[in-house]
Amino acid sequence: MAYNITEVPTTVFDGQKPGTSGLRKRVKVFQQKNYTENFVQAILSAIPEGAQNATLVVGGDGRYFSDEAIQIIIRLAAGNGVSKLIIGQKGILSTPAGSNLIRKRKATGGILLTASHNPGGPDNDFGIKYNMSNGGPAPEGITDKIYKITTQISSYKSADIPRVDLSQLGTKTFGNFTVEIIDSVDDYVILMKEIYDFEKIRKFFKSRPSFKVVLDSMHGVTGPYGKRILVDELGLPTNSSINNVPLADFGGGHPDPNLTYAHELVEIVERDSYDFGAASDGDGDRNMIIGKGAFVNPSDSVAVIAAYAKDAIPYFKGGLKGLARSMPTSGAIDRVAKNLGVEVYEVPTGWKFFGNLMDAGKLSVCGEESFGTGSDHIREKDGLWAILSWLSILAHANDSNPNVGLNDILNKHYEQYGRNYFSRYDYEEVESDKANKVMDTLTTFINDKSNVGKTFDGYEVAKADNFEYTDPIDNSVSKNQGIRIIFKDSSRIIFRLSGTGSQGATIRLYVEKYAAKDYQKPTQEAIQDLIALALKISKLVEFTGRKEPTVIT
Ligand code: G16
Repeated sequence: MAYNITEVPTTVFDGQKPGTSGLRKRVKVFQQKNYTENFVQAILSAIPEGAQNATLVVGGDGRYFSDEAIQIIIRLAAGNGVSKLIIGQKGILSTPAGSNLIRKRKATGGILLTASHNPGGPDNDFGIKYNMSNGGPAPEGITDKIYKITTQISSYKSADIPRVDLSQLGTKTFGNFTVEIIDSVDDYVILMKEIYDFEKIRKFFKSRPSFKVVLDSMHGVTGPYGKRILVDELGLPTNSSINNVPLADFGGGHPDPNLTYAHELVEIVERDSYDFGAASDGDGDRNMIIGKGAFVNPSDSVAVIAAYAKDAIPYFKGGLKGLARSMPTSGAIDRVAKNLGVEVYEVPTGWKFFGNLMDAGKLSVCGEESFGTGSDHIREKDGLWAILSWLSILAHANDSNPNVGLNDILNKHYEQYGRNYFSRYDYEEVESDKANKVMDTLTTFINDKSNVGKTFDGYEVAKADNFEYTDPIDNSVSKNQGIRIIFKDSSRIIFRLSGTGSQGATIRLYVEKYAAKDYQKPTQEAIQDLIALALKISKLVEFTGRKEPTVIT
């Protein structure tokens, strides 16, 4: 069936600037006439290889407005000469599964529909981002180009293709344009089976029948993936996978796997004595790992995974090419890198910064404090990958210690490397001018060079700056990536404004303190003096009126 293409006049919408990972706004903003069309047209016009004859992967976390957005993408893709769209059934593709598909099918790129961990539903958030042919989020050069186009757009090209039923698997052809609806889960499961020794994990579960596992998918996209892997492949009981039906509004919850928003999981794990509990976010790229009496801080998680990777995960049996973390993430992984004799890279917040290093063969395992962990198997962080990594580590450690649990793994790690106590305080939805006052105060502090060498509440300032990154592969420079105050004992205070919120400003305060021996303290006790100092220097309470953060991790 052929179709007609119309050039539809439109006008510019302000504020279509992609943040840390795509454009995230309230659903009602995306629902405005031509708003989504403008942004999709800007993406199509910014594709480095050109939209003409492109193959694009499309899917997302199934949140409210996904179906509408996909129909718009279908019409505009055909209108712009794209030759093929590969779409996850019912529009469902976890972000890692999308990244995998782009790579596996050698697609030109992908359009992923998610606002990640932000709540969904008619009154909450929607999001759109573009991923490149390597499967990774578009770098700043491309997102800047997309933004520029949105500021100049006067029309978009749309084809009169009828609504496509996204629930029907198979291929539909419209003239030169094809839409292929595929199973959302199959290819991802194949990839995981290539990376991990499923048989070894199965044997571990058999040898420890009392070892209890639960994955809370928080009604995000991970449900069908997690259920397939844990229950169908690894033989765990069906109640090992909870909240596993993706819902357009995530059941009214906030699909962010941290101790605050994943409280249902935390309660179940403590009440029913689960050895291993995990949660993932709306689009399945974030993870949290806990157990009864155990919490794996994400900065520690990536360090431990890196330390065990070669021995516990078949994909890494040849060794690691390099490690990396985002700047605010603790230096725990740096210590592992030193021990392994591999390079460790410090990049700005945002998974997109890892891609170049991976493509250049310099990076195997990386992570962020924001519950993101992953490797060069794809170009996105990967929640289930982290969960399978930890299960593989437990299975491996179980060979020598048949009662091993999460705390044993963590304590052994701290014993060897010391502990980088780390915590993040989030102040969400602060009025922008108040947040700016905090950041201005901090900027004044770092610009006053006389502060270096001065001692504040027992901490001597060694360095104070706004983090700037030069990509070692393409030499692109990213400035203003977070204010750092680094002390002589290697403790750090970091402030950033989040780039993923959709309302007001979110101030993130990160603190880190290293202890070579004294690793058994509760984190908040270990870092409380640094938090007090950070609040004093930034005058955060004075400017924002917030006495407590919204979330502590
Ligand atoms: C995105 C990025 C991550 C980043 C996180 C937090 O994650 O992919 O790399 O660490 O945002 O960013 P911010 O501190 O600017 O809010 P996600 O899971 O939201 O796509």
